[in-house]
Formats: sequence, structure tokens, C-alpha cells
Amino acid sequence: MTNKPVVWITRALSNAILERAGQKYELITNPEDAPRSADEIIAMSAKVDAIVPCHSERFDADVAAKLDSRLKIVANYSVGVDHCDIPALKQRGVVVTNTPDVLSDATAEIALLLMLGAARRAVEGDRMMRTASWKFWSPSFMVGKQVSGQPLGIIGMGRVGQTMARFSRGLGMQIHYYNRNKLTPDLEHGATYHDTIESLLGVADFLSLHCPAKPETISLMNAERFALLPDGAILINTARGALVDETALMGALDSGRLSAAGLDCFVTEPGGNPALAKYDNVFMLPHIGSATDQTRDAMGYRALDNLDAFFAGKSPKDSL
Ligand code: 8YV
Repeated sequence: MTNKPVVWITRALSNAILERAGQKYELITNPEDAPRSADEIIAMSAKVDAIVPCHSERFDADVAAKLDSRLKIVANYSVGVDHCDIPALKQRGVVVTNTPDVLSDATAEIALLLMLGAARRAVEGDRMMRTASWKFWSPSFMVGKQVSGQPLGIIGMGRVGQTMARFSRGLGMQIHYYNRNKLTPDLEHGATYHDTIESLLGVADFLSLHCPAKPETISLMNAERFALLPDGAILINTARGALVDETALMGALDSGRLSAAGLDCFVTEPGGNPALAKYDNVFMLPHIGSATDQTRDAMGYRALDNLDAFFAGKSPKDSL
């Protein structure tokens, strides 16, 4: 018989995280790492005090309504919480937390990789080398778009957006941003604030998305907004696929409004959008923004910090 709270960790997290969690909690784990269904979440809520889910487990209003009252906290292993209906969970008395800060560097690294890879034609070059089809050189061979010194527009100047700005300043880029609120000068570091997305788009030769997916940001980049970008602009998305209307994206690539794109997120995940595969100027990765050992562990420890605070009777640092 144990008095430890019972915690369900829905996906296979690292041994270091499980070891730390096991010291304070009775764990139910998922070594086979299968995503868990709504029915499994509902059934498990009667057996556990806490769940540590990934964005692969959905807590929508329907699931929230059916949760057992034993479940007290959903301590997400993610910064994005679009898989959770937070008002519905709160209404059921469930505390919800996330893992901000710890994945900003890793995610901004992937944004930088996508920006450089899209601009400098990484997909075409890599394919050429793998298929032994590099037979020719000329001054106009594989000419891409220079990144250094160019304007970078950032939508969503939270932690990841600010880190992307910091990394990009290292390339001499001029940072412009749109955010719900203007940042204070010590956080802006000379970046230019735009109070509308439309105003930002007009100067965004490079555009990187770093805002959460919410009802008001779904298809934020639609045909009308792509049309406001400078000709030959490059879009980077490491935030959420739902921010981009993928049909409009392909229209902008076809018209040349966009010269390239770098995408780590898609409307449909896993899987992505097979129609994008024909575009050699789209550099794509399978949602790996936070996928480094260091960051994965840090996300787990942050989720555990939130659990520890909650079970010590305190308000978790990352309560939403
Ligand atoms: C994670 C993410 O891989 O944390 C987020 O919001 O998008 C990713 O970096 C995933 O969500 C982990 O659950």
C-alpha cells in the first residue's frame, strides 16, 4: 500500500525523467509509446491523480466532460496547449500546466535551420548529392536568397519568438514583430513593433511564426495575407500547422509570392501534407522543434516541478 499520488505518463519519456518521477509518485507508464485515445484518457482518469500528457493526447470539451473527479492535474509535457480545452478542464476542477522557457532555444534552432535551408535551397542540393546528379557548375548554379542583413518579421514575440530574434540578430537581420503587446525596450533589443499583422507583412522578406494556435489564429496566414508579403518572401513555421492555410500557402508558392518555405508543423500530424512534397523549395521537418535530449529532459523536469508544487499544496509555476 502506498500513499504516493498516482501519475500516468502517457508517452515514453527518458529514464532520467521516469527515475525522478518514481521517487515521489506511483507511475503508470507507456514503454511501447503508443498515442492514447480519448477513451483511454477517460478510463484512466478514474485510476490516477495526475496525467502527464504530450500534445498527442487530446483533452477536448467532450473528454473534459467525461473525466473522473479523481483526476486533479494535467501537467503537460509541451509548451503548446491547443490539444487541451483549458476552460472545460478548469470547469471540471482540473489544474492545467505547460512547459514554457525550456524549449525556446531548441525550437528557435529549428526555425533558423528552416530559414537557412529554405533560403539556400537545401532540399535541391541535398537531393542532387544523394542521387549523384551534380554534373554542372555555373555562376548561376543553385543561387539562393541571402539571409544575412535581411528583414525578419516575427509573429508572436513570446519566448521562442524572442529567441529566434536573438539568433537572427547574429546574422545581422533587422527584426520586425507583431505581438498582442509591444515589448519593453530591454526585451525588444531594437526590434521594430507593428501594431497590425498587415503592417508587419509588408516588410517581411522572411516571416517566422511563433504564436499559439487558438480559435483566433487558425489560418492566420491565408490567401489575403500571403498577398501582402514582398515578392519572393520566405515563410517559416515552427509553431503550429493550424496557423497556415496550406492551400493558400501552395497558391503563394505557385505565384512566386513566396520563393520558399520552411515548415516543421502541418495541419495534419503526424503525416503532414503530401501535396507539399512536389515543392523542392519547401524544406520540411516532422515537428522536431524541441527534439534534443537536453530539451526533452528539461521539459520532463519542468512538468515534474509543476506536479511537485501541486502535490505540495502550492500553485504550480506554469498553471494556465
Ligand atoms: C513537443 C511542441 O514536441 O511543446 C510543444 O508545444 O510543439 C513540441 O515541441 C510536443 O508538444 C511535446 O508534447
